[in-house]
Amino acid sequence: MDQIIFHAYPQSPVSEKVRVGFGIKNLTWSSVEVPRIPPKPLLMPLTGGYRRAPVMQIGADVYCDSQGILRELERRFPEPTFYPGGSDGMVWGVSRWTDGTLFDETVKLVLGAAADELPEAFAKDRGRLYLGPNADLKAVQADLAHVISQIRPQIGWMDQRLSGGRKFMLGDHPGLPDAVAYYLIWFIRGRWAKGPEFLSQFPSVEAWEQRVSALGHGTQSDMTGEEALEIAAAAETSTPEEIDPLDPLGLKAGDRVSVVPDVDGGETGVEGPVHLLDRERIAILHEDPEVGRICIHFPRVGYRVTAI
Ligand SMILES: N[C@@H](CCC(=O)N[C@@H](CS)C(=O)NCC(=O)O)C(=O)O
Repeated sequence: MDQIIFHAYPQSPVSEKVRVGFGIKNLTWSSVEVPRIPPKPLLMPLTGGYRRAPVMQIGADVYCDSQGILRELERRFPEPTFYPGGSDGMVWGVSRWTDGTLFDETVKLVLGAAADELPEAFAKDRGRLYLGPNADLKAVQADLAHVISQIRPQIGWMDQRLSGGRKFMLGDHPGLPDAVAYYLIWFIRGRWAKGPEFLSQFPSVEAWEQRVSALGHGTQSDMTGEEALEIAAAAETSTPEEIDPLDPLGLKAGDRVSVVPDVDGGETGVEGPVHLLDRERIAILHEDPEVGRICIHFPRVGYRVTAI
């Protein structure tokens, strides 16, 4: 059974990216709402310490990071494809742009503009996660005009792409570039007071935004964190052991590693023996007293793997 359990919270933009992915593929999924800041006691047994949203669970397999989640959705549910017109491959580069430069600038915009109103604990947590140990939201606020000057041309690129009647980024059918671009427009509109006014200068983006929103999120029902843990405890991983002999790190099955987002976010690495290793993915095994043996998957791009 490929029951999809999605651990996230409604306000999370990166989770919205995957929810759009569910919509494109018209999938049925169970939603477990997790807290917006740690502690996340019902998530940790599944992720071995990875704290970000979203996380997808299918039985005893746990997928961290939206990039890995979308890739796994395509693998398990190939139709309709995220790659209309055979656009696989470099289309992932669009995701690296939006999750990289554009996401970083957008986070600065949203946090900086709201610096005076954010709850203290949230501001402290997100400041450390996204802006480093010396995070200064007031300084970001003072620099907002520059931040906007960085974001504006990048949204202009989207507008240009969509002008002239293109329905979605790749043509008539929605695909990966729509999900990975849309979530930041959704974030800007919903979380920056001046977002709607700012976006009104991009008419093609606004029209496309309506079309992506109309795709919906597939079919969702609610599940508790406890239920999700029970499902994990009753399941075994469905991932076979497989190791790429050409892996640059030269790791073998069973080698113990730590996997952590490759940014200065103050995050803890997830540790365990390597179970699956290929060009795109790494999965490690993790034993937890509550759920037993779990297989935790990460993308390679954006993650640092260290032998321990
Ligand atoms: N590269 C990650 C980024 C995830 C991310 O930064 N998510 C935000 C929420 S949109 C987050 O986890 N914030 C901290 C938290 O929720 O604890 C992905 O693509 O999933």
